[in-house]
Amino acid sequence: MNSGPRLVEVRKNVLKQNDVVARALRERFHEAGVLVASLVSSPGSGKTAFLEKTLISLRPRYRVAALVGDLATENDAARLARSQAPVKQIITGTVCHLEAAMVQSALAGWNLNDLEFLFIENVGNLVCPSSYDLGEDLRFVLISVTEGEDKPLKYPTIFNGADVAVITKSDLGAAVEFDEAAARCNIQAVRPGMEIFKLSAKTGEGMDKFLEFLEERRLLSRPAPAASIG
Ligand SMILES: Nc1nc2c(ncn2[C@@H]2O[C@H](COP(=O)(O)OP(=O)(O)OP(=O)(O)O)[C@@H](O)[C@H]2O)c(=O)[nH]1
Ligand SMILES: [Mg+2]
Repeated sequence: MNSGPRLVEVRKNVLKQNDVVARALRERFHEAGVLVASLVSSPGSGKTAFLEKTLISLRPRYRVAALVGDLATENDAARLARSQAPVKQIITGTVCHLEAAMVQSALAGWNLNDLEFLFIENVGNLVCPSSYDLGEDLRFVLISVTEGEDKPLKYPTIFNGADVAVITKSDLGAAVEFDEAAARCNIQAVRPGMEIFKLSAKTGEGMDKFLEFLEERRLLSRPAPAASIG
């Protein structure tokens, strides 16, 4: 018996359903005026460390919040909550990625109108998350200097589906003889013209430039309301 076609059909339906929910989420985000950014990468690339630093930096000036997905544990939510921002953990069990419906459920009880930035840390995985739209405005793909410069070539789909690349753990570059030029070249080979940031959540190097970018993007996609006349 050949079960191939039926499996493909089921998978297509799941993705289609995800797109419907993601589209509804995107509309809600736009109406509320919140800029939504997601983070994808392999396990341990530094998503939570980078996001914690980002939340701490933005929080004095902006209303920020975060959702974080993992198969198990609330560890990352506990780390992110140190920033004092509202944070919710999504436990996916056996699922290796976040889906739009999971984001939708996690947002229950939050008033999106109260937020200016919402961050979504996806499950650490360079394959599964690439197929699932979460309704976000921006998707960041992280690659740490310790992973090897060839990751964009080996996992092109996740780099192709992201908007911006972030090279993390720059403070460890020299220790692992990170070839920055090769990494940049591989990212560009997969996604020509992709903007790339290089930073360290540990030392803070490169964070200012990244934060400036975020603020600019927020202004571009959500212009500040015109001052009332008279
Ligand atoms: N030296 C250095 N270590 C870092 C940096 N960012 C993260 N780390 C370390 O890398 C390890 C993994 O960091 P996490 O922030 O947990 O990575 P993650 O991508 O969130 O991991 P998962 O959520 O499990 O996929 C931790 O030991 C961090 O302290 C950095 O900029 N420099
Ligand atoms: Mg994490």
